[in-house]
Parts: sequence; C-alpha cells; structure tokens
Amino acid sequence: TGTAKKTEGEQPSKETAIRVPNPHLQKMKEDVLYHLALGTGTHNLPALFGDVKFVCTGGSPLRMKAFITSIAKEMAIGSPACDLPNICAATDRYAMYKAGPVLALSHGIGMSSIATMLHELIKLLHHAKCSNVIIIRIGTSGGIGLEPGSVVITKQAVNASFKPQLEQMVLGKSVLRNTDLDEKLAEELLECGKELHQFNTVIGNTMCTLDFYEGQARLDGAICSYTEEDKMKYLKAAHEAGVRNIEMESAIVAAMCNLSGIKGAVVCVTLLNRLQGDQITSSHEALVEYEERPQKLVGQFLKKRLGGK
Ligand code: R2B
Ligand code: URA
Repeated sequence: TGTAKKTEGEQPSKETAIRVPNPHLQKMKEDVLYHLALGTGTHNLPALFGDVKFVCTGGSPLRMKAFITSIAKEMAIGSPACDLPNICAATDRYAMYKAGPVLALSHGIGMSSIATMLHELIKLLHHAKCSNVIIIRIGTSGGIGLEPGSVVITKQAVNASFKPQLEQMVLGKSVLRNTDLDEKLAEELLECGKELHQFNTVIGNTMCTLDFYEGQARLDGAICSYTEEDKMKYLKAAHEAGVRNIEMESAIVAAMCNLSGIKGAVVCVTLLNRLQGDQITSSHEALVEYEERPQKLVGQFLKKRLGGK
C-alpha cells in the first residue's frame, strides 16, 4: 500500500518532506501529541503512520468513520467484517481512522479546534517521516447564490473583509498569513466532481469566520446588531468578491498547509443559499445526502490517485 499511481503526463514527483518551521522541536527529547493521545515516547509513529499520503478531515467523528469505512471498502483494504478502530480512542477530543495510505480525522468546529488538531497532525506526519502528503478538509458550509447541495472547492480562504489572509496573534502582535490553496489540486478535485455527474461542483473563494451567527451575517443568533438590509448588502458584496460559500476552518487549513509545505484543499457542500435565508431547514435525509457529496468527490479523487479496484 501507499504507492500513489502516477497520472498520465505527470512528472515523477519529488519527495516533499513535511516542514515543521519550529527550531525548538528538535531539542525536545519526547513529543506528547496531547489532543490525539499519541506521542513519540509511547508510539512508534513511523511504523504506524509512515505510509500516510492523504489526510481527510471533517468536523464530525461519525462522518469521518463513515468516510473511512467507504474508502476501505472501495480500496479493498482491511476486512469488510471488521470495524476500523479509532486510533485516538484514549481521548474524546478528536477521532482518527486509517485505511492504508488514507488517514481520516475529525476536527471539531472552528479555527481554534482545527488549528490545535493540525499542529499535532503535522508534527505526527513529521515524526512519522511522511512525504508528499495531501490534506483535504471535507465539510459543510452556507452557499452564496448557489443551489443548495452544490459543492465548492476553495481557491482562496478569505477573511470577513474578503482578503486572502489569516490574522494570527503571536506574542500579542498581529501576523498575517497567506491563505491560497493549491490551484492544481483544486482543478483536479473539480474534475472529479464533474466526472461523478451527481451534483454541481464549482471552484470559488470561501469566507472563513469565527462563528456561525454574527460572523456569517445571520439574523437568527442570540445577538444581532444589524438589519436585514445590512445583511443582504454584506452577502452580496461577498459574492461580488468571489465568495461562494462560508464556513469556519478553511483559513487555518490553507495557512498551516502553506507553512508546512503540504498541499491542501477544502471541499465543502453548501447546505443552504444564504441569499434565501439563515436557518437550515432541509430534512434530515436531504442533509445526510448533502454531507456525503464531498466524501464522494474525494472518494473519486482517491480512487484515481491510488488506482482502486
Ligand atoms: C461548517 O459547519 C460547521 C458549523 O455548523 C463548521 O464547522 C463549519 O465550518
Ligand atoms: N456551516 C457554516 O459554517 N455555515 C453554514 O451556513 C452552514 C454550515
């Protein structure tokens, strides 16, 4: 397992190691990956994770389990009768599953939750000596001007002022980080969406916010200090700036992948069209089917990259 098939016309890929731009790490005798319940002193990380090439991450632990189960089946990895174990079972912060070169793990809600997970994941991949790793977030979002159920592949993650930047506070000072995502990977994922012929797939900018309500111009939170007119003006300005969906983690995925030399992508289904409303009122069945769309798209991508049966 673990050897990615080359697609036609592609140059033989150079081995790209994981970059950890932190000089203090090499001085540490042991590294405890606290929120993953793993560590260099307690686990043989190269043996457990050395073959990982693809990491798929989504908010919910159950969705990640469903995803890895279908990938394992598709790739004929493991025994169909046997449940894949949660590698992070010693903590309930995040859940992690592995099928051959594919790792699936949950990230919770919001930038602080996914950032904490990604710090530990990136160190894990580094300690395991992984190379040429791709990280893909598969998630949900609110669409702007798209038919609900459309899938958006992020070109740039933008902030609330529609700028492709993430502001990280470091020692009390504001540091701006780039939030472009890998363009070639986004195009390849778009192709996978189109090949499936099951739903609308587009590339667009994704606005990443700190919360689901005021940050996303909703009128239905516990607190709201603007009018419906202000809201519509803002969402239309976002659309004008190329924003096609809104969620809460893309900027961290982009910034942290850029800094660690990892190719990253964000693939999110839109649960509603925010120009039509704020509440998510679709039936449970419809939402379950929508949530499966990014999984299907990335499943198609993995099948092509790994050469499924
Ligand atoms: C999309 O959905 C979640 C909020 O409902 C959040 O994690 C996100 O980015
Ligand atoms: N996730 C979000 O962050 N916003 C939405 O509107 C839907 C899902």
